[in-house]
Amino acid sequence: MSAGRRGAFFVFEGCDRSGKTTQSRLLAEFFKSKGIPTLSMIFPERESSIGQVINSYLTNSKDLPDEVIHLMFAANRWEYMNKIQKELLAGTTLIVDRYSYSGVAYTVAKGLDYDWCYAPERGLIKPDAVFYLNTAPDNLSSRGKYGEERYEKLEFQHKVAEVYNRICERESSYWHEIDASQPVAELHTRISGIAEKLQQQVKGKPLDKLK
Ligand code: NYM
Repeated sequence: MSAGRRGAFFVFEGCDRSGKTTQSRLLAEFFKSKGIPTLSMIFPERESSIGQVINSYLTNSKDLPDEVIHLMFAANRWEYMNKIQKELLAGTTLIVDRYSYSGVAYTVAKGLDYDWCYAPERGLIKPDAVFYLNTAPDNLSSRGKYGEERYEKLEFQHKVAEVYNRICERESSYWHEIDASQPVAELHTRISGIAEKLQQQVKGKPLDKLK
């Protein structure tokens, strides 16, 4: 893949209620306030037909085998890959709330094999940075609306956090572990500082793929 002056690709990851959505919004507002073309996306993208099935699964109105829902989450990313590539190459900076790593973390936490879970993610566009909002899941369960969706159980979130920590070690070259228990404004200052530098640095770099 070649690129002219491309946009940067930022991903937020973390357990449920770790503050990803707030921090994604703040980072998007930060770039927009500087006049940088910016687009926010959330995975799962629940509007597509695959996304609607995922939504039914997450809201407990539909049951599916673990393997099937795993592949649907991955397919949901693949169906937006052309759009992501087009936007980045057109110079738009993308801020994405959850990506392939959520796919791996949540399914490995159910007991499925890591390599099997990662396989359908290979070939997707690789983010320039992942901001991993990490804090003990016990600190998260008191946050609003916790427990409404599938997976929002403390014991399961502990397993998810363990997998995230493994991924964070493996992918340390572009993962930034952020202590999510800090105040919102402090988190934003730290994240926007890293993101602003990277946004400049990656402009002339080609897009990479997950290997
Ligand atoms: N989730 C999300 C997965 O299990 N696999 C995936 O690939 C993705 C993208 O969906 N509990 C799970 C994690 C969350 C849930 O995310 C929906 P959110 O950020 O709560 O809307």
